[in-house]
Amino acid sequence: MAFVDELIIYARAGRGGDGVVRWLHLKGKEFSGPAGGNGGDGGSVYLCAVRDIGLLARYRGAKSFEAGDGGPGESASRDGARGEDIIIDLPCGSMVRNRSTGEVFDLVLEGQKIMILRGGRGGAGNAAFKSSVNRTPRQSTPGSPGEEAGLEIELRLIADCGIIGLPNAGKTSLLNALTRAGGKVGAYPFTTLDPNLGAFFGHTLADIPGLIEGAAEGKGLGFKFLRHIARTKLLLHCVPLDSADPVKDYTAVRAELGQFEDGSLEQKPEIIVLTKSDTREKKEIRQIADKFRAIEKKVYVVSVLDDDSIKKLQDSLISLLR
Ligand SMILES: Nc1nc2c(ncn2[C@@H]2O[C@H](COP(=O)(O)OP(=O)(O)O)[C@@H](O)[C@H]2O)c(=O)[nH]1
Ligand SMILES: [Mg+2]
Repeated sequence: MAFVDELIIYARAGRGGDGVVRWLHLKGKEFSGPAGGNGGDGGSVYLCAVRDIGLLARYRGAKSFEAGDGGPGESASRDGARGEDIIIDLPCGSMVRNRSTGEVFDLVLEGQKIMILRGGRGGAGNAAFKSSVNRTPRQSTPGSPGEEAGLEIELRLIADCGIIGLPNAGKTSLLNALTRAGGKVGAYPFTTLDPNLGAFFGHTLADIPGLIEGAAEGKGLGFKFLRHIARTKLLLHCVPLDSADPVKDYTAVRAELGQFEDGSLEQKPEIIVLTKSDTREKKEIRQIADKFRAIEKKVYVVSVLDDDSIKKLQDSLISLLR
């Protein structure tokens, strides 16, 4: 199933139950007093953050989400039943916009729960209208409707560090080498369109696929994925040494970063990782690395076949993320 990172759903909180008119029936006396209960409140709609970045895909077929309506008031002045709440699980990192009010909610921490649509209040039964001047009130009020809205959900992955680069730059391989995450490695763009997350000494690394896959050719996938980098603290920019022109690859990605939203992605701290060092002569690699050092101070040369190079990168990542 394809990775889904934006979605619109419709949700409705429950209607409050109506208040009712009822009477006490004491022996020999038909209307002994008002006894109509209040309606129960309608159930509310909650959102809850869970750790499952693939979750939105499951909601694609779902049309609407409705909390339960409150029950009508009952006799003997008893309140109607409360409507049942519903909880919609969303992946950590979801930003949710209420289309009716324009409010935006951020679900960041696992387990974080917010009420997004409030259930309607139950109406008042005639027992509630009893007073010293009116001992036989005949009025009751209806329950009020629950809030409802279209909810725009946009997922922004929460990772400390984003691994970026052109297709085949070796991003997934590097993530796997650094974390043993087990992402699929492919020799073609579009093989892995799902973001891979890996745990890294208490931090999270995200391999951002599709960053550029197709963006330059206007295939429209790349740009959308840039949002997943928005919250990272650090970028690992992979440039493959088996490329004909590594510097050009690098600047192409930088250009894409600069075009995103307010340009803030360009300001993020970045480490350049020259990948696949086993595919090129040492001397050539030194020349290429020197060119990059002129652009950026931190340049690492790695190959997934060379454990030492991976270890070195791991060590500096640990201290940088701290
Ligand atoms: N020789 C060599 N090949 C590599 C290395 N890292 C990745 N590759 C290969 O390069 C191709 C693309 O790698 P992948 O990790 O899928 O790149 P991604 O598209 O950036 O995620 C795959 O065929 C990998 O096996 C490396 O260090 N050395
Ligand atoms: Mg990949």
